Amino acid sequence: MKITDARIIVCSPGRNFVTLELVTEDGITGLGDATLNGRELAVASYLTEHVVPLIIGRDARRIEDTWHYLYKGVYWRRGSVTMTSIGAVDMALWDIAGKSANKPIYQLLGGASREAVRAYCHANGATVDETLQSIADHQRQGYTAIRAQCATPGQPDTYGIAKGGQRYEPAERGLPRETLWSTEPYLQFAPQLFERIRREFGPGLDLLHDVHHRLRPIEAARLGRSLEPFHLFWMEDPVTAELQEGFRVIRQHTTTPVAVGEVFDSIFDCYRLIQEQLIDYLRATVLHGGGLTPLRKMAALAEMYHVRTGCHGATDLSPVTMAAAVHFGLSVHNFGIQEHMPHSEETDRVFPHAYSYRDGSLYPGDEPGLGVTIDEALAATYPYQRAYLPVARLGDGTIHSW
Ligand code: CS2
Ligand code: MG
Repeated sequence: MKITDARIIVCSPGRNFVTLELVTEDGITGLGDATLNGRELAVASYLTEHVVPLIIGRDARRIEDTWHYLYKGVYWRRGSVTMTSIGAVDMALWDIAGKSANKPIYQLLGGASREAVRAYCHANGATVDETLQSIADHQRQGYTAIRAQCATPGQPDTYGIAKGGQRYEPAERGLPRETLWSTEPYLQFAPQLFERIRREFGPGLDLLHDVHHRLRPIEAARLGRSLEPFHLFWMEDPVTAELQEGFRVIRQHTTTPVAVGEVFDSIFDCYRLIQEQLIDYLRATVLHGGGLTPLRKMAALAEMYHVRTGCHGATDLSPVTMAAAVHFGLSVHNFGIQEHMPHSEETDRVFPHAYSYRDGSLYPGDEPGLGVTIDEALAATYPYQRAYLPVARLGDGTIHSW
């Protein structure tokens, strides 16, 4: 089953997405998400200039071989642009495999290990009261696991806070916005926030929190310890993900569970963290982790060490990646939870999909393959618009991790 055509579709229905469409000689199409937030056109060009010429004429059924061909064949291995491109091809090939077998992809991955893919949502607010309100609203929508973020008093640009009642969407059109970050007020405020949340909502609700790579190891250890009375489901990205030794410092001081991985692009980012039992949840996602093929291997290693999955699921991953994550989460034994940040209506109209949300969980639907299509005519009405994630500075002007 030869690949005869490959197209890259760049569109911006509310935010930018890059999509790879592969076509086989018998007319089956497969979709892969290729979106790398803030660097979209680099991946589009990598695919167009360097990957498409390599995959035309290849057998679409050789998923494992194609993955290694693109990974080992590049010589300059890894890096987010390369791995996002390989992830897009891998996703599209699995989509084709599902369609040609007339089965949803989870049926090719060993079948369902559970009835549903439990999801967590985002509750955020400019004040504690707003955050409490947002948690209550999401509970009414059926969520039993909720990520809570709140602006630190005096820091309106704190990560994760939506502006003026809009949905939270970190990338903004135009050049990057500069935000202010101050660690000490945050470290004092976070336990107060979770103390209020537990008081209002009791012990039953699963609570998550994203630190977004902002702390030094000993600061993260202090945060984890100060949050222990509120028994979080996880503390996410407490230190920068590349500082693996930092996780050892955190572990020496606190039992608050740790999640990391949304910026990981291979098993080499996480095997030590897993084998040394320094993390509890692996948040690598299908796209930026290089596709379903390597993500299943990461999950298999994690399973041996009782580390569970928790795929990144922000809106900068298109519905194609979200579908892949739902199929993956339904099938993999050591699934933990799936992030669910619903896409805008514009995005959902451009990418009609079979997966759905109901009562705190996601379901893949019965369509063969990933179960996502792209309305190309509609996509063409939303041309690419340059957008960047913000950057952060400390009060004295020093650049900090955003
Ligand atoms: C975040 C993301 O969803 C998350 O946990 O960390 O919102 C992240 O900021 C964006 O995906 C960056 O592109
Ligand atoms: Mg995160």
